[in-house]
Amino acid sequence: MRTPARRSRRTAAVLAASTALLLGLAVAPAADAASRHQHRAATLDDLARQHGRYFGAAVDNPELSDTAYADLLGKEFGATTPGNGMKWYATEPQRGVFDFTAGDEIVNYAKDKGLKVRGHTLLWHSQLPSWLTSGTWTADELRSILKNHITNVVTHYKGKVFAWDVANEIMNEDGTYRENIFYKTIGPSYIADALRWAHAADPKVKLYLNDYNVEGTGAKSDAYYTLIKQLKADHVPIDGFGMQAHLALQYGFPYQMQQNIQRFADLGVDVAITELDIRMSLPSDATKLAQQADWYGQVTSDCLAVRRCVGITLWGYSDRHSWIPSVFPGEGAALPWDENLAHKPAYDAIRNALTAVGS
Ligand code: G2I
Repeated sequence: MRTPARRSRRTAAVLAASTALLLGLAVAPAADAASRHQHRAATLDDLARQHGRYFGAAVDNPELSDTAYADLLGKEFGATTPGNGMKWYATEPQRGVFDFTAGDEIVNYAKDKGLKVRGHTLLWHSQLPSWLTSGTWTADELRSILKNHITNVVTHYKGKVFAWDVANEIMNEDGTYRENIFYKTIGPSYIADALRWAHAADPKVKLYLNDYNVEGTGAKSDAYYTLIKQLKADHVPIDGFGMQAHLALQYGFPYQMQQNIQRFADLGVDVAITELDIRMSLPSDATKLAQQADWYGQVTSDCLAVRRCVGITLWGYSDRHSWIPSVFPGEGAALPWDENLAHKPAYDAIRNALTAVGS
């Protein structure tokens, strides 16, 4: 499909090239670049790059053998996050025995396609190996296990991932600390220590805290605001706050999302939208898809409105592969591409937000 805008860009490039020829100007490289650009429409990542941001999509290892899916992901996006491959159960299945097979597979795919990689995640209460959850540990033992895990995983992926979700989902909805194994055994100091150990292993990688239900203002995002402010005051290496953004039409759009992103940026950290999807109760219909599109556009605009909102990652990009139907029966249709990899209204809404004048 050639839109009028693309046609006029093409005409302009042809005119520029022929004018240059007539004038005998040595502008061949620019003309070449312009004509190369004519061969495909700008992708979401191309458009995001014009704002100095990235547009990514997570991928889980089994999805790589869906060639059509993996190829489109590689073309449309500029970043990826392994859906499971770098989690503790995968990387340290036995104590002190590391297995980077799944994570490396994603890193190699990303390298082949020219995508950068967000590391996810060094510590989480979920998907821990059973040797860890079934053991009884003193605070010192668990601290040493955590340090060893972080040091090994971050060292292995040094230079291969540009950011790490160091600690994932460490707060409750009411803003108290989640009583995960680390909190219960070590106390809240595990968070600053995890960041310090990650920094020691790779001083260049960007270190994030990451959670859901923190996109808008409220008790949970307030808790992160207070924590990150304190970590900064204590000179703990923290570079970013990840807002997962697993949204659902029935719960309403996050309250004051742009202001919320801004207040974290004002603390001196980057913000990333790390796991965006917007689910609905099934079946989908035109009204729900229009509302979903509106929300995708709004999240994109809210990120673009804040200089330090560095990028957006979708949690998968198509309804063909999504975690939602198995976790929320009767819900789904959460991504901007449908099961046949065709664009939904949400895709156009994201494009529109990325190309809006003044965005
Ligand atoms: O739950 C959605 C995301 C919430 N934020 C953190 C993310 O890490 C999380 O990702 C999801 C993965 O997309 C799922 O693929 O985390 C789930 C686990 O909580 C992942 O699901 C699990 C299945 O429940 C397991 O049955 C399966 O063995 O993936 C495993 C590996 O394929």
